[in-house]
Amino acid sequence: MKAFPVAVALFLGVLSITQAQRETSLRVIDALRELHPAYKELRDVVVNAVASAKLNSSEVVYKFNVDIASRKESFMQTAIKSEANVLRQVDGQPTSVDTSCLGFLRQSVDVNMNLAGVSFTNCLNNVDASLSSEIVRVYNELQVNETSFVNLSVYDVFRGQNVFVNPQTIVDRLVEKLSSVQQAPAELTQELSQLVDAFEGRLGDVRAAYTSCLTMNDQLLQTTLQTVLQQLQQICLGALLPAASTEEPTEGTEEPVPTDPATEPATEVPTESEAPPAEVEETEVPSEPQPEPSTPGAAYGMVL
Ligand SMILES: *[C@@H]1O[C@H](CO)[C@@H](O)[C@H](O)[C@H]1NC(C)=O
Ligand SMILES: *[C@@H]1O[C@H](CO)[C@@H](O)[C@H](O)[C@H]1NC(C)=O
Ligand SMILES: CC(=O)N[C@H]1CO[C@H](CO)[C@@H](O)[C@@H]1O
Repeated sequence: MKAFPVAVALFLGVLSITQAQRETSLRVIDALRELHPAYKELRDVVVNAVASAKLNSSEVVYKFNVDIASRKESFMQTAIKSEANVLRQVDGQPTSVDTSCLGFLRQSVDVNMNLAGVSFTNCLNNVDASLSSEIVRVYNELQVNETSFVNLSVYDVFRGQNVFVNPQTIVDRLVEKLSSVQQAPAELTQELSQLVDAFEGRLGDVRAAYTSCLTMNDQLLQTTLQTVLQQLQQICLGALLPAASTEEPTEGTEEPVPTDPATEPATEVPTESEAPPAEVEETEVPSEPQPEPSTPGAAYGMVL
C-alpha cells in the first residue's frame, strides 16, 4: 500500500511534462494559423500588384498605338496635301503647255506617292517588330517577379524538425517568417512600377525612331515633289500659278491630335479634312497598279 502514492506521483509528473510539451506542439498550429492570413495577404498583394503592373503596361501599349496612328495620320495628310498642291500646278497649266509632258509629271507624282506609301509601311514594320519584342520582354519580367515572390513556402519551416520533439524551434521559425512576409509587398510594388516605367521609356525610343523614319521619308517625298515643280517650269516650260488662295488659307497652322508635343514631327501639318484619311490605321500597300493608266491625273482631279 505504501508504494502506491509514489507511483501515482511519478505518473502525474511524467504526465505534466508530456502535456507541457504537447501544448507547445499545439502552439505550432496557432503560429501557423497566424501565418496563413499573412500569406494570403501577401499572395493577394502580389497578384494585385502584378495585375496592376500588367494593366499599366497594357495602358502604355494602348497610348503608344494611339500615338503611332495619329503620327502616321498627320504625315499622310502632309503627303496628300503636298501631292494635291503639285497636281494643282500641273493641272492648272494653260493649254499651250505640252500635255504629254504634263502627263509625265503626273506619273512622276503618282510613282513618288506610291514610294512614300512603301516607306510608311516600312517605318511601321519596324515599330511592329520592336513593340512585339518589348511586350514579350516586359511580360517575362512581370512573370519572373510574380513567381519569385509567391514561391515562399509556408511549410519549409518543418523541414528537418519534429513537431513533437522540438516545437519551439518551429514556432520561432514561423514568427520569423511572418515578419519577413509582412515586409515583402512594399518593395515589390516599387520594383514593378520601375519595370513598367522602363517599358514605357523603351517604347518612347521606339516612337522616336518611328517619327524620325517618317520624317526622313517625308523629306524625300518633299524633295521629289519640288523636283516635279522644277521640271514643270524647266522641262515642260510651264509657269507656277500663284499660291492657292481659295482652299484653307488660314487654318493650316493648327496642330492635329498628337499627344506628345515634345516629340512633334517637324512638318507643317494640315488639319483639314480632304477626303482620304479615314482608312488610316492599316498599313496600306500601295503596290497595286492604278486602274486607269492612260489618265493618271484624273483620279487626283477630285482632290483639288
Ligand atoms: C522557391 O522554392 C524552392 C523550393 O522550396 C526553394 O529552393 C527556393 O529558394 C524558393 N525561392 C524563393 C525565392 O523563395
Ligand atoms: C499603375 O498605375 C497606377 C495609376 O497611375 C499607379 O498608382 C500604380 O502605382 C501603378 N502600378 C504599377 C505596378 O506600376
Ligand atoms: C523581386 C524580384 O524577383 N525581382 C526581379 C524581377 O525581374 C527582374 C528581371 O527578371 C529581376 O532582375 C529582378 O530581380
